[in-house]
Order: sequence, then C-alpha cells, then structure tokens
Amino acid sequence: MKVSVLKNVMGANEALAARNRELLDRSGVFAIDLMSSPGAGKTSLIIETVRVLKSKLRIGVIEGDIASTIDSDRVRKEGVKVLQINVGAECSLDANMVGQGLAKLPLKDFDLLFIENVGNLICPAEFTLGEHRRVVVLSLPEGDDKPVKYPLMFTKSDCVLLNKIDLAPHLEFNTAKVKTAIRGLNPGVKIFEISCKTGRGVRGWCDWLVKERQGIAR
Ligand SMILES: Nc1nc2c(ncn2[C@@H]2O[C@H](COP(=O)(O)OP(=O)(O)OP(=O)(O)O)[C@@H](O)[C@H]2O)c(=O)[nH]1
Ligand SMILES: [Mg+2]
Repeated sequence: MKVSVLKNVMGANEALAARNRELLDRSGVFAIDLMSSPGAGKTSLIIETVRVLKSKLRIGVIEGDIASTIDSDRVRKEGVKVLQINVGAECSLDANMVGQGLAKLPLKDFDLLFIENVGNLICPAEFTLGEHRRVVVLSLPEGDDKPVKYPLMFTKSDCVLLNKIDLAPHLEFNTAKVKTAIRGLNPGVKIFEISCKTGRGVRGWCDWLVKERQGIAR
C-alpha cells in the first residue's frame, strides 16, 4: 500500500515536471535545479554567476526555502527578477510548486533560470522539477564522505561544484578521493573546484553553463 502511494506521488510529480519542461522549452529558458546541504553556497553561487553572466544572458531566479525571504532579498540586489517559494514543512521543491512559480514569472524575459532548491542532500534528489540540468554544490567543510553517504544526489546530477576551496588549507578534505567517489557513482559528471569567496573556478563553471545552454538551444 505504502509503495503504491509513493509511486503515485512520484508519477504525478513526473507528469508535472514534464509540463514544466515543455513550458520552459517553449519559452526558450534553460533551467538549473541547484541543490546542496544548507549553507554549501547555492545563493552565493547564483550571485557570483549573475555577476559574470548578466551582460550575456537574461537571468531569473526561483528561491526555494522552508521560510524567510533572506535569499531572494540577497539575489534581488543583483538586479535580477526573483520569485521566493516558501515550502513550510516540505523538505524540497516539487514540480507542482515550481509550475505555480513559473506561471508567475515573465519567462519570455529569461534565457537562464536558476531554481535554488531547499538546503538538503536527500529529498531534492528525488523530485524532478522540469529542469534541463541538475547541479549539486558540495562545500569542503561538509566532509569528503558525503557522496558515499548520500549517493542519489550525486548519481542524479550533471555537475558537482566543490565549493569553499579557499578553506582547503584549514580542513582535511581529500579532493582526489571525493572526485573518485563521485565519478564511481556517475562517470559522466562534470566537476569543478570553486570558491565563491575568491572567485576561483567561477569562470570555468560559467563557461560550462553557457555551453550546456547552447547545446539545447533551438
Ligand atoms: N569561505 C567561503 N565561504 C563561502 C563560500 N561560498 C559561500 N560561503 C559562505 O557560506 C555561507 C552560506 O552560503 P550561502 O550561499 O547562503 O549558502 P546556501 O547553500 O545558499 O544556504 P541555504 O540557502 O541556507 O541552504 C555564507 O556565509 C557564505 O558567505 C566560499 O567559497 N568560501
Ligand atoms: Mg541559499
């Protein structure tokens, strides 16, 4: 019984995600589902990316959080259109919430849409939203065992950003070991070492993003 209810919930989410994807494609918007543990640097990454790419691409943002408008207030200061979705007791955005958000946004005005998911390495991996690419941020202070402990998130992502690389001298984080673990779960995944604080690696990530978008542009 439990299993079939769960199947129905996931099936309904898949159908709504496909509708979101159709709408995004029709509107010419390339969408990223940005996931991580709380505090790994998703909002910082959006801000750094906007700073590099805003002269090239028209960027919109959906901010998913349990509560507050802290992240949307931060991002709005960069001069981009932001929609906040507060999920309350839920542990992730889902396709229904994102569909309602998309209906409120001027999609024709965007080339690129960031969907910052709720900070959590578990639930967001389970729900597709209609995105074109899934990106997970793993920050060094979280520890290099996280891909092995939370494999689904890393198996299902197209790109992993190892953030806060500026803190490496102060931590025992084995970058080679973590990359091997991630590639063991997901051989085709792209991995970048970045720092949103110093800007290291941010250009390489932005170049990848632009190329991925061009790859699906009609
Ligand atoms: N040292 C260092 N700090 C960083 C870096 N990136 C982000 N931070 C800091 O990490 C903290 C959390 O960053 P956020 O961007 O808010 O993280 P988040 O993933 O959006 O957090 P939630 O939305 O709460 O899940 C902030 O204090 C940032 O300034 C980095 O590359 N290096
Ligand atoms: Mg955030």
